[in-house]
Amino acid sequence: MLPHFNQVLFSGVSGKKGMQLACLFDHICAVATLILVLVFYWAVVVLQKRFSGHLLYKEHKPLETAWTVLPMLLLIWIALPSLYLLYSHDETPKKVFTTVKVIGHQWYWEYEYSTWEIFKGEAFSFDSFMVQDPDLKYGSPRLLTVDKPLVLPYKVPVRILTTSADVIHSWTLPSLGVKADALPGRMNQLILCSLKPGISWGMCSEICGDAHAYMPIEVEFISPEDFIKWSQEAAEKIG
Ligand SMILES: [Cu+2]
Repeated sequence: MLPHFNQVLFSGVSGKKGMQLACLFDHICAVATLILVLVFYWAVVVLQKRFSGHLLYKEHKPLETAWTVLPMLLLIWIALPSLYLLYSHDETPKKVFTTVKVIGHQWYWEYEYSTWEIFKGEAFSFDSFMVQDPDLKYGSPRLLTVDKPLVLPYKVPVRILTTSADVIHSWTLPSLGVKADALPGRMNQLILCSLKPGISWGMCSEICGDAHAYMPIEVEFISPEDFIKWSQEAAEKIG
């Protein structure tokens, strides 16, 4: 799930949306490669027949129809799955396990556990700051580790509401295929569902000022049972 040096393709995905986006990327790459190969082949053929084959291009109705219709079909072939993902990723399930409000600040994230769909819990919130280099533990990724990660349950849908206290930020988790702008005075919603436990990393994806690069997102996914226990303990400790 952690990107590595010289990485070309996607880092590991841990959610359905992330998988779908990776598949769409592969699909579009395959179509683009097909077009590249065809155009290159055609260019070679045309250049080789520069002097002998030009009669072929004076008028050729079926060929002209083909090179109008074919690109259109290729575009539809790319657009349909893309539109499907665009709208299906916006859908909200009838029930979510919990809702967390994410508030962007210059330059850290605040997480507010305020409403509870499954159980009654006390509202509490905490700030999540990046760990500076001298305090970094061996093995923790630099510029991505935070002092208090957001804790969420896996295997169940979770609603994230994003907003901001100052300028526009953007809360992003690439491995789950989610990204939402955090706008002052407005609330954005996204649904995420991790299919495996573990840690996912992300970064603020909107240039938000001086320390824009130093407000990473670290999310720890634990089992729903552990999450209930954790949140009750956290509510007592913080709330
Ligand atoms: Cu930001």
